[in-house]
Amino acid sequence: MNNNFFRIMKSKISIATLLLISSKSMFASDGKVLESSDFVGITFWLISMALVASTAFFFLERDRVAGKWKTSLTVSGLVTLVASTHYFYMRDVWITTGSTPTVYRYIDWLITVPLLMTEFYLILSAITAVSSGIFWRLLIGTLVMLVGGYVGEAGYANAWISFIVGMLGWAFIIYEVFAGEASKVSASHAPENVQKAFNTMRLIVTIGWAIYPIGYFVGYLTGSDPASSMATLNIIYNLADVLNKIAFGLIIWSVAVSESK
Ligand SMILES: *C/C=C(C)/C=C/C=C(C)/C=C/C1=C(C)CCCC1(C)C
Repeated sequence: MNNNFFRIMKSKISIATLLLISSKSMFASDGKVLESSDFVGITFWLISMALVASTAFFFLERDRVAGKWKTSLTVSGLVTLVASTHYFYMRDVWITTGSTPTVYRYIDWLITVPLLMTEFYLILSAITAVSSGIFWRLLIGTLVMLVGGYVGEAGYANAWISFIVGMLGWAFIIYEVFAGEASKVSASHAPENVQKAFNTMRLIVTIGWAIYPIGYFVGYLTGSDPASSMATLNIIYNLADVLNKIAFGLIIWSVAVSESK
């Protein structure tokens, strides 16, 4: 059998798996269905579909790029795959209980945010030798940010103090990509296209990511009515994920394609 056959089979199997995951999750458990007036539930649904489509796209596009860029696209596809599965589950939790699926969201973030951080490391290692310190610092910043946020949202610690700890973790990440070693490697070694992608990615980490602490603030620190602030919180987090998971992956895809020519 030739390689082409295996390549085609491989893509077919990935797509089939995705379809299976999505069809299995079509029906809400417990017989409850998505009401057409449930705006939050509808955003969960829409975004889960966008994530499934993005996953298929990133995995298939892997064939088009040069070897050293393939891992970056695999990681983009893993981010949207992991997130889509969480979105199916979160949608069900929202529809059947009307409560905020905080735990699942944080499990999702705990997997996808380190993967997104790895992308900075990967695009730099595709062009030059880079120290693993970049990877570790970004990972530590991520963990401080997420653990801070989780203990606050889950009510294990004071909401304000947790918020501040989370903000410090995020600030540490921003420092690394704007003024730390990662930014220096990009400025001194990366070709123009890669630098442009790096710069857009760090803008997303600054502006796109700012949406989450704003959501936390609205949800927990303004003292507004819990039920309506939870609806707002979920809509804000859902929209943020489109930018920070799908658009982020597309930027990497576009530089990978242009650098592969
Ligand atoms: C795909 C999911 C992503 C990119 C999630 C990112 C989440 C954050 C940037 C969360 C940030 C937070 C702070 C900066 C302060 C504390 C509260 C958090 C955890 C919401």
